[in-house]
Amino acid sequence: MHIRTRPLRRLVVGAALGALLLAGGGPVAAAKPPPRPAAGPGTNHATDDPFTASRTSWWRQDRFGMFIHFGAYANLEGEYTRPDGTVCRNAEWIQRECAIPKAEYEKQAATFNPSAFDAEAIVKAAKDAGQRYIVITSKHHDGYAMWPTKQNTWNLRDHSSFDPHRDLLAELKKAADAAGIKLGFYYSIWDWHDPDFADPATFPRYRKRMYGQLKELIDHYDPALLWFDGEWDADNPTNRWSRRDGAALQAYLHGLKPGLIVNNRVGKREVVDGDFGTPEQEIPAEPVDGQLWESCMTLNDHWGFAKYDTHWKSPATVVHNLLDVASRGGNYLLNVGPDRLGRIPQPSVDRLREVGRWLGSGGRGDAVYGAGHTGLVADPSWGAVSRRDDELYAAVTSWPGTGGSLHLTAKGPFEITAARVLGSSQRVAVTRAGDGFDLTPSGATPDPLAGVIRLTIRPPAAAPVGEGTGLTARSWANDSFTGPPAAVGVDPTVNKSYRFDGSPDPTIPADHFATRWTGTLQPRYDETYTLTTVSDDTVRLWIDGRQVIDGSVPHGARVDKATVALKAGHRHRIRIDYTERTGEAHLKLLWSSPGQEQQIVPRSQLYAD
Ligand code: FHN
Repeated sequence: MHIRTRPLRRLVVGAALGALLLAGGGPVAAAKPPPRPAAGPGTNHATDDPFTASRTSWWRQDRFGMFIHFGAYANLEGEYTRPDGTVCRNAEWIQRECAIPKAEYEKQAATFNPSAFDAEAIVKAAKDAGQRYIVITSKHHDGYAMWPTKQNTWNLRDHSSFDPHRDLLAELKKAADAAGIKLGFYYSIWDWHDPDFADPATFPRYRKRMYGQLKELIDHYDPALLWFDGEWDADNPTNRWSRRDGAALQAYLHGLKPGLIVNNRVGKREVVDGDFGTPEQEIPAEPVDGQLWESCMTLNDHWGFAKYDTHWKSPATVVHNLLDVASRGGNYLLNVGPDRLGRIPQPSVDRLREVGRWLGSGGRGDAVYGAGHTGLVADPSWGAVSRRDDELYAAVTSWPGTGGSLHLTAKGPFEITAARVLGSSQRVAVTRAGDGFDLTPSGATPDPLAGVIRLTIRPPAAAPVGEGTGLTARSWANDSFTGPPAAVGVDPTVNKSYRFDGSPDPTIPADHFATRWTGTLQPRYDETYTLTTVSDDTVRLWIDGRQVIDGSVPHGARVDKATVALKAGHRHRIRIDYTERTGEAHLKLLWSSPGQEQQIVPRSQLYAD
């Protein structure tokens, strides 16, 4: 909280307030800090650290979700025969890629009747797969809403052959709640059907309807998560969605539901957009800097149903992907595309069930659920290693031959005190070897998909949790640190998303301001730390008087990193100079180390001057 330092006005207000309090004769209550504005100067839209917040806890624990692409396009089953007799193939993009005239697409949608959609069966398929949350398309690019929206008649209730007494999303919500599965909705910003979408003059009318639909989804189905898509610039129809639109929508949604989780496609897929990044059909090679992330993938080669696509991923591929994702601190959102009647294809169900068998046997799920990245070891060639409290899970996708061993390269100081092959009684010899350990199992892999060796470790020695209260923050109503600061206070963390309208203090305009944080930073481990800034427009970082990050050339949202050897419990001097010129404004300070997962540097480890 910043305390304003305008002597005259402050003294006068203070005196008046003091007189009022004393006049009552009762105890003088400490004046409560002014409520944080919801927009405008003085607003910080960052309300928590997604890496550690209770709001995102279920998502970070669950790790594995089911994506469902289902809409009017499924009615065509991935194939369209053109008037000239040629056959065009696509799934959820079929209207556009096969140039189906709007009237014809509407005509086929009128016959859409997913009468066999069985929410309980779908939720069971997810649970049997070990998928702990579901994200279903509420509206894809074709603009067809899968719920009875009041914003138009282009939806499953008003434009289909489906039972008008049924509400497919309500059925899924009920089944998911009953099964303890979180439900989220995919929503495409890009809308091929709405006549107001493409023209800048009418786009505000579309945007109003879009806000109306999103409010319907939140009010009627209480989703845990909104998965936006179709935010990118497109020229036909032109997509007018801007960064300002994304910032405004994110603020609007969190006003409607503060606990909501939103992906980065609410904006423009930048590190400052939403709560998590969304790599698609790929897995990042290492943990992502500055933001949570979730890899989404198809189970075959199509998101929507395509009757001819039998190119299914094997259960082994899915398990190996899941283990890679978890070991790098990410989530895995794996897709199914129900057919025209609403049924998940049996080959999908069969493969997912095998994945669930693997996760549910021998305690192997502990390598995924609630597990995450560890910097204590290098990524091995024979599989992946995730960490969950004081246990490492060596997931082995290439099990050694008889007598063979697996080498684990250590990148931090830890001991292995026990080792066990999950789901097997075989022994595992652990020996110090070179730059780490050799693990030598006595038998064959316990499971053809992958074996998991649980290593109980003695982690690096940690200094006690600090007693810090944050860093001294001085802010100026100029971007050159000129003259006396306009606001001085203590910021508990450096976690600022001012976006386009916010600033450090109500007296400081949203553009051309600066903040200098000073104090000390107290690590808990004797380790080489990675200090990460997420900044827009400029940032400079000093540790113990040495500049370690120079982001002084104005830039858009960007990650900068520095590695610094720090001493457990020692209070290292820190200074951060941050400026905002115009446009968006963000500044976050995160850290990680072999013993510390990535997070916003917590208040307890920061000390004011
Ligand atoms: O165009 C869409 C596509 O149809 C699908 O929904 C994927 C899933 O994330 N997202 C877009 C492509 O990036």
